Amino acid sequence: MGRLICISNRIPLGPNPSGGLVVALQDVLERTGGIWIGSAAETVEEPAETLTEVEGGPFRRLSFDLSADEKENYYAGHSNSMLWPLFHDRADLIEIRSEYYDAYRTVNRRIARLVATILKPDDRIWVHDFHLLPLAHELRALGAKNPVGFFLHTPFPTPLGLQAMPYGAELCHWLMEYDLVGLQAERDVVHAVGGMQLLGGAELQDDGRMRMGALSTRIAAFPIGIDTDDFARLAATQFDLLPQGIVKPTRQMMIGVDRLDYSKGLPQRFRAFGTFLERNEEWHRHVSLLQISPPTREGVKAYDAIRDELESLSGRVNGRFADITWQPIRYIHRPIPRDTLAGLYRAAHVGLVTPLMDGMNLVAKEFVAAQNPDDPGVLILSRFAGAAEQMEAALLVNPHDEQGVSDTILTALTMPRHERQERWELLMAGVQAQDVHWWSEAFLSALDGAVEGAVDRATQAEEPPQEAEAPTGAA
Ligand code: GDG
Repeated sequence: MGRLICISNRIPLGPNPSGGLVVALQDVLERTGGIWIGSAAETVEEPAETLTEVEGGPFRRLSFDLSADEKENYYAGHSNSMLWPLFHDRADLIEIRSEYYDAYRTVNRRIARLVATILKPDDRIWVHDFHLLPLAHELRALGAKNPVGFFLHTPFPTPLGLQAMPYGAELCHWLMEYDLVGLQAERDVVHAVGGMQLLGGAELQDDGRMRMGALSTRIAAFPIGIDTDDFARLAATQFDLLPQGIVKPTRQMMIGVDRLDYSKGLPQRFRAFGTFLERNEEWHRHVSLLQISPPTREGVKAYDAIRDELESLSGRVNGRFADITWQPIRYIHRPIPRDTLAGLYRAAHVGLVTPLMDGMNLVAKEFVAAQNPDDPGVLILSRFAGAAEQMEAALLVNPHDEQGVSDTILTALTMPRHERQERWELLMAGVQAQDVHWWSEAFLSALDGAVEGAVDRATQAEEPPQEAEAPTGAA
């Protein structure tokens, strides 16, 4: 079997929040002598036309350079200020700028050139996430015929949402150049198929593949999982090591763990908890919310705004309800070590996972994996997380309905042990069956299958796709 080449914006380095992905792919990377390619940690003045070896680590890693301008326009700009909000149903936040688009295309073109220099004919390529949507298109333009799969970690926008992008049709075309497009949830598949039909003029064939002219691809859902057994073991060990005072016999703890991102529904969550306290005075001093929200994408305007909003909201709820022995919300705006996090999930009675839109949401799965089977906590989960499709035994909520969330908090806090156990067993069975190992194997075997079902790339090379025009002017 040929090598697996993974390409993502960032190379996984050391301990990091997306550790599950590395664990899942480590085996196959080691087995095939595979390589992970991602951007270098530091920007440079003049990006090199070569990849650089990154020392250490269990598998081979190579980095590509970015200039400071590219970091600004390709990463902070096009990826985080344009695609991220668009894909999270926040078209009101998107910034459309031609310099963002130009940098995005330039960087993707360069990455393709660099990858082409090391590519062997039997390599399989797995491209990750929205930073690299055009990569297969660029690789094909250079003549690469290798199997190329793409996995989108975010939701896929609705066909209508996609029209907020000046080059939605072009995006559909980029996707057609992959052999397999993996999405998180079935809802995303419906959106992608609809968008590609409406904007890209693609057709859905009887065999389930999409076709656009000579191009053909398969689009399917591969809900990402976690390293469940490992996380469960970690939580059981770490629970005993938590500092004294975290678990109080007379107080229940609710936990939220989310990067400080506007997609995670944090202000709505704080307001819903405020509503709960307002309506349920008997719970004062008997429940607290521990919210861990490490900073992310600092310097992007919308992120600075959410930080200010959250600080003021937590202050308001605490100011109104706290007393000298009780603080309703403990809001921590820095990362917590993964081990401690696992123990904290287990100590919590309720996991509050209420994003307004989320590709999957691994926190929901970590919370379940971390529970004590004899006395498990309750998961409150937003319907707008991709995870909701698999986790129907959670208490599913609409995060926009603050009174509804407040009622559900009461249901969770008062749920009898037998119901908690029944729900947890169902949830844990799913989180265990579809863990991160299942996910990577399912994707890679579907990639092999998709390549067999695809038309010969040699015939496609004779019909080069039309480039759509770059957007002009700023919105
Ligand atoms: C994207 C998609 C999709 C959080 N705070 C700390 C910390 N974390 C860890 C969590 C979890 C991870 O970060 C967050 O994963 P999520 O899935 O919840 O969300 P995103 O970061 O938005 O990830 C998402 C995911 O990609 C995978 O495809 O599920 O929908 O948006 O593992 O535990 N980890 C540590 N300290 C923290 O303070 N150590």
